[in-house]
Formats: sequence, structure tokens, C-alpha cells
Amino acid sequence: MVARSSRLGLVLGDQLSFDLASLAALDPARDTLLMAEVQAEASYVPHHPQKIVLIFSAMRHFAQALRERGWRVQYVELEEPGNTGTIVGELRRWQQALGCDEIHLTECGEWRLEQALREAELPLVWHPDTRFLCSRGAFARWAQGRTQLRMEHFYRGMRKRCGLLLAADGGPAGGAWNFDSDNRKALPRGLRGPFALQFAVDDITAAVISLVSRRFTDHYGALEGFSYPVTHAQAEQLWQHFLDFGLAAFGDYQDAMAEDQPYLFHARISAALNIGLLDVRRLCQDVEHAWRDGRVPLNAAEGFIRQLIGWREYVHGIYWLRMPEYATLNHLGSQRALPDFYWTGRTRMRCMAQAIGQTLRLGYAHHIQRLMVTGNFALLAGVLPAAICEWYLAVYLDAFDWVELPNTLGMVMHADGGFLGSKPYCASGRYIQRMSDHCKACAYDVRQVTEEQACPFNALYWHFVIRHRQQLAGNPRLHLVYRSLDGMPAARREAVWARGEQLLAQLDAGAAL
Ligand code: FAD
Ligand code: DLZ
Ligand code: SF4
Repeated sequence: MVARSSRLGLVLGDQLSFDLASLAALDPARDTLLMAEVQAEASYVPHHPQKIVLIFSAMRHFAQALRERGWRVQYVELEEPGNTGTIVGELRRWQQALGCDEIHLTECGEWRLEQALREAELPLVWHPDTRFLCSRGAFARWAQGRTQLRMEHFYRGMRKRCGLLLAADGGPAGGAWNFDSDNRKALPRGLRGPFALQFAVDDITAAVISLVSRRFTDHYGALEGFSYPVTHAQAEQLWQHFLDFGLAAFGDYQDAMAEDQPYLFHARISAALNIGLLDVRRLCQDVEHAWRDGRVPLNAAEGFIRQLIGWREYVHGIYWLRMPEYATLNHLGSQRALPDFYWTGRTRMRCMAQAIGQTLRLGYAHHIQRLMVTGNFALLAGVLPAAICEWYLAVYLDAFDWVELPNTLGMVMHADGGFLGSKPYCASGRYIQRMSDHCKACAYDVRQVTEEQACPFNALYWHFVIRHRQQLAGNPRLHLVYRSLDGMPAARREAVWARGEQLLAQLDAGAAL
């Protein structure tokens, strides 16, 4: 027998927050919450197996925590008989079974699911996702009438609005809004980031790992080694660990990459934050306190806060401003299939093998690996934006469309024509050499461009610059690049182009490079 209830509340796998707006509108004494593991959400892209473990385990732990707080939770496990396999199907089933006349839910992270829900004939009562500091409406108001949207302008407004890192006169602490020029240091030889905190697998997670090992055998990525936080308390531990040991050097080495150091001084909190185990307001306050108490330098505190209230809120705003047409953009007309080695890590390019290898092992790569290694390669090789977007959405524990899509389609692929970023982040192997120690261990030679063993990034970079001259040459931020292309002797330019053509033909033939 199921108890009758007048209202149903939906809690999705990335809405595991006690202060979710829809929960605040419901009454634990009368209403029922629905949480459902469904095949459609677990397979709309081939999610990394550890991502499915994270979501299901965190959902099961959250359901338990809600019950302890007095909520009635209808929890549907993936293999439960009667599971319809979709969120809409489960809502319909439980609305009828419980006789609910209202379904309360919070705005979704992904347009795809929100659209499916809005199209379903269900008595839905929507609530805004107040876990973001800038609502969809506030972002649209900020964007209105601007000819250009720039993260830097948005970010300054957010600093003022949130009262973060401000001087007594209301200006920026330290006299500048931005310490980016201090935050591009290569890692000194021998310096290592703090040890990575590991979280033990409890009975709930073990049961989910067993489920995923049976049901998602065709998804790429390792299932063994899962050690990510699945509860609020564990996420808090991860955060405190970063505050104590990572944050102080975060700014300096934000852009650095190193052999066999997947995390360096990065916080590793994105997945926990995106599914609701951490609260962005709290994180920012903690960082501000750490700086005011003298525990971390200003360039670290500012660099970190910029990621959270700048980039994170900005891409969220852009996503909801421009969906669904944003996902279809392809300004540069890129059409190439995604090379197979993105799914296996089997390539002689050391930087790519390291970034992809750790991605398959851990479901994690830090920002510069995503932007300047795997992203840069996809941009230079002219991969179809939809194909590389699907890859990013599948392989990272923190990946949800609202954050993955603008970063990949906009920032990496320049497929929105510069709406999100003012120029493509294209770079040759020299950038990777400067910011990492990968080139020393690579089969290719980063100093060469046209030779057989030349770093593929080099010729592909010039090939990209040449083939997109029409779209990019007018961009003031690329004037120097085109000036140096034009200064190249014609024979050299032809040799570079030929080597680029040869590499692209190899990719088209399915070679691993
Ligand atoms: P840190 O380097 O310690 O940064 C702290 C926090 O800042 C992150 O946890 C994250 O919440 C936020 N942040 C930093 N940069 C960004 C950014 N560009 N956009 C949004 N938030 C940011 N992040 C995701 O959360 N999910 C994604 O699916 C995702 N896809 C990406 C795809 C590409 C192609 C690129 C270039 C970046 C993507 N990012 C994504 C942003 C960024 O790479 C990750 O947030 C970061 O690597 C997570 O690791 P961390 O927690 O150690 O971050
Ligand atoms: C990512 C994910 C996965 C793998 N599985 C589920 C699930 O079974 N049930 C659920 O409620 N949510 C899941 N999620 C998260 C959703 O995909 C996410 O809530 C949507 O993409 C909307 O943001
Ligand atoms: Fe990457 Fe080129 Fe350096 Fe090899 S030489 S690690 S391919 S940048």
C-alpha cells in the first residue's frame, strides 16, 4: 500500500541540495519526494561509468538523508520492476499511484530534460534554481542591449553585487579586478600538488558499482578506483582539504600541467558542486576569509572566485539565454569525425595521451588540459562541434550540458563565432611546452613543424590559421598571428600547409597519430 499524498516533489540527480527551491515549497508532513534512477538519463550519452556511480550513489545517500530529516521519499532504483526508464514516465506513474494534483520541481540543468518535462501533460509547478547566484532572468537583463557579452564585465558586476574581494571604497581589493598575468606560471621542477583525498566505498556505493558494472559495460572509462565524495559531509572534507593545501598556490599554477599530476593545485570540486553537494556562496565566503586572514595570497583568492562567480555563472547564463539554437552552431564549418583515440588514449602525442588517459581513469582533467590540449587539438583538427561536445559531456564526472556546452562549443571550438570568447584559444605545441613537462617525454619534437617527427600541434595550428583566414583575420586579437603568417616565406608556408594536410588525411584514415 502506498500512502496518498496531495503533492509530489521531483529531485533530480544533480539537485541534491537541502535548500533546493522546490523543497522549500513542500511540506514533509504531507508531501512526497520522488527520486528515480532511469535508463534514459544514464544513457543519453555514454557517461563515464564513474559518473553514473557518483550520481546514483549520491542520490541514494541523499534520499537517506532526506528521510532522516523527516521527508517521505519514493526512491526508484534502476532495476526496480515497473521502472519506466524516463523521468517523465516516473512522474506520471507516481502522480497516478499517489493521487497527486501538483508536481513541484526546480528548473533543470539541461534544456533537453526541461523541454521534455514542459511538453509532458503534467500539473507542474516550477521553481527557479536559486543555487546559482545569477538567475536566468537576471542574466538576460544584463545581456539585453549589449552588443558584446564579455565575461570580464559580467564578473566585475558580480563581484560588486556579491560584495566579494572589495576594498573599503567599493573598488577591487588590491587595486585590480584581475590578476591573470600573475597566474600563468609553469610548475617549478619537482613541485607537486597536495595529495588527492580518497573516499572509501561504503555499502551503498558498492551496490551501485556492482549495478553499473553489469548494466553499462559499453561505456568508456574505468569503473575501478572510484573515490569521489558522495555525501555533503565528504564534499565538505574535500573542500577543506583544498582550502588547507591547494588554494594558496591555485593562482600561480592555475595554467600549469605536469606528467602524472592530474590535480595539481586544482580543487576537484566541480562534480560535487554541480550535483548540489556544495554551495557556491559558502565556497566564495570561505575563500574571501582565507585571504582576509592572510592564509592565501590575493591572486589565488581572486583567481578562484573568478572561476566560480565569473566563468561558472557566465556560462550558465549564456546557455539559458541561447538554447536551443546554441547547440546547433558551427561558425567555422568544422566537420571532421572525432578521432578514436579520444576514447582510448592511444596516441603518441604525450600531452593528449596524458589528458585522455587520466580522463578515462578518473573522469577528471583540469581546465587547461580540457582547453589547451584535448580542446585545442579538436579545434585545430576541425572536429564537428557536436561530436566533441558529446565526448566532453560523456567523459567528465562534472559534465552537464549547461556548463559543458558553452565551454566546448563556445570557448574551445569558437563555433558561436565569438559570442562567448573574443578569440579562439588556438595554440601550437610551444604553448604546451611552456606550460608542461610533457614534450620532454614525447615521441614528437615540439621544435619541429614540417618534419616526420614534428609535433602535430605545430602544423595543425598554421593549417587552422590559414584555412580560417576569412573568418579570423579581422579579429584584432589575431593581428600578430596573421602578421607572422604573412612574414613566412612562401615555400615554408606551403610546406607547413602540406604537413597539415598530411596529418588531417592520417586522421581521416583513422590513424592514431
Ligand atoms: P578548479 O580549477 O579548482 O576551479 C574551481 C571551480 O571553478 C570548478 O570546480 C568549477 O566549478 C569552476 N570553473 C572553473 N572554470 C570553469 C569554467 N570554464 N566554466 C564553469 N565553471 C568553471 N566544468 C564543469 O563543471 N563541467 C563541465 O562539463 C565542464 N566542461 C568543460 C569543457 C571544456 C572544453 C572546458 C575547457 C572546460 C570545462 N569545464 C567544465 C570547466 C573546468 O574545466 C572545470 O570546471 C574544472 O576543470 C573542474 O575542476 P576543479 O573543480 O578542480 O576546478
Ligand atoms: C546524469 C544523471 C544520470 C546518469 N542519471 C540520472 C538518473 O537516473 N536520475 C536522475 O534524476 N538524474 C540523473 N542524472 C542527472 C540528470 O541527467 C540531470 O538532472 C539532467 O541532465 C538535468 O539537469
Ligand atoms: Fe604534445 Fe607536441 Fe609536446 Fe608531444 S611535442 S607533448 S604532441 S605539444
